[in-house]
Amino acid sequence: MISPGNQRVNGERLWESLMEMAKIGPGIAGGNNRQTLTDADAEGRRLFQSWCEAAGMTMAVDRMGNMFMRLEGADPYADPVHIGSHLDTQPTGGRFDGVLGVLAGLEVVRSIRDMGVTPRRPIVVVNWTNEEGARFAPAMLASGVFAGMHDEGYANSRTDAEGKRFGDELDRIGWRGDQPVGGRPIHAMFEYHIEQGPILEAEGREIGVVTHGQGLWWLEVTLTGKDAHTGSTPMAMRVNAGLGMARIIEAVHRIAMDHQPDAVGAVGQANVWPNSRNVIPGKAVFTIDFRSPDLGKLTSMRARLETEAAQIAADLGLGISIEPVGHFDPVTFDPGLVEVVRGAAERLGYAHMDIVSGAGHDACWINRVAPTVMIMCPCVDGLSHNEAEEISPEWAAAGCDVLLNAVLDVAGVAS
Ligand code: HGY
Ligand code: MN
Ligand code: MN
Repeated sequence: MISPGNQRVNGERLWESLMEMAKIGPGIAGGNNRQTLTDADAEGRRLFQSWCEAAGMTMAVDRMGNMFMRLEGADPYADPVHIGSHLDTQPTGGRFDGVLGVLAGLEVVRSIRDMGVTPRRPIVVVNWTNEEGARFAPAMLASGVFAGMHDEGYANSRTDAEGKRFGDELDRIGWRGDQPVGGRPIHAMFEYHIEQGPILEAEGREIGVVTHGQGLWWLEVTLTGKDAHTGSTPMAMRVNAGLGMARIIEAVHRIAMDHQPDAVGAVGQANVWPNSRNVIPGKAVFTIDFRSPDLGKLTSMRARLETEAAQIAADLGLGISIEPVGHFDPVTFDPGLVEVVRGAAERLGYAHMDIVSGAGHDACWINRVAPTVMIMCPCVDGLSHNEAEEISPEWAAAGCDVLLNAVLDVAGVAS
């Protein structure tokens, strides 16, 4: 019988797995470019599948490509404990965003087998398709379908910058499974993730006990003006979509600052047409990202933006459309599971603190259909969505120790 609450994973094995996975879809600056539904994503999926099957797990894949890797429990009819995150990365992503949570789930199973015990409940490790939303918006697309927030037709119809459809790309890489999306019994879902912010490192804590997650609006703005010569067109005659975009981007920053504390806003994706040095842009398309843990602030920022953007467009004679392309309300994770995570960190002797997730995660959607909680580890300088994203092997292992013990607390140990 194992003694409760102070089991340790094999941190070296976890780190080796992370470094091995990082070789697939390498970036140009030491990180990763393993975007969803690319050949690199398919290769990463196959490697993860092979590791899981070598650890005695069986695979099920649903029609959105979500991978469910199952370790049987003593009670095969008990609702399983799930551990999930994502293997897809940003185009200039790091080696740990998402990947840590999936491979830590595998390490939990590997450690349970090393311990020679059988969990009472089955344990399922999940790779959710298209968490990032970089190639196909919105983010957390497939976990959103699983949670009933989007239908499969919407998801399959999403297109990337080259006009390729999500559904066609999923079929092309051969990862559309036969399982229905959603409706799978989940006793509890854990997601272990790097913080992607500076707080844990600055506070000298190894573990973030995630009590809440920020809400988010992604608003895609299209401005329509008139292509014209940058040299011979008088200033008063210009209908400059690029100028409108610049003024709206500045307004996004100002609106977020007006809603401090606990509000953020930026534009990360922006395109102008025809994007020629000596043509006044007749069209601009860009996506605004507003977030806050406070629903009132989130709503207020969107309302302020829509009013100010309309006025900017009117002042410049531009056509404007604003399309929501991503949204979720602020999230409160399961208080009982939060206590389990806190207790595991406490028993293991790790410095920990409660924290609100600044980034969105698949857990934010799964929390709508099952008790869900997150665990976080620090990252160097809080940097993420950058190829220089870095964590230490010790941080990676500490969070995985907490994950192992919290999962065993909830799954139970049969023998
Ligand atoms: O956008 C997010 O917060 C997540 O990284 N997809
Ligand atoms: Mn992530
Ligand atoms: Mn991310």
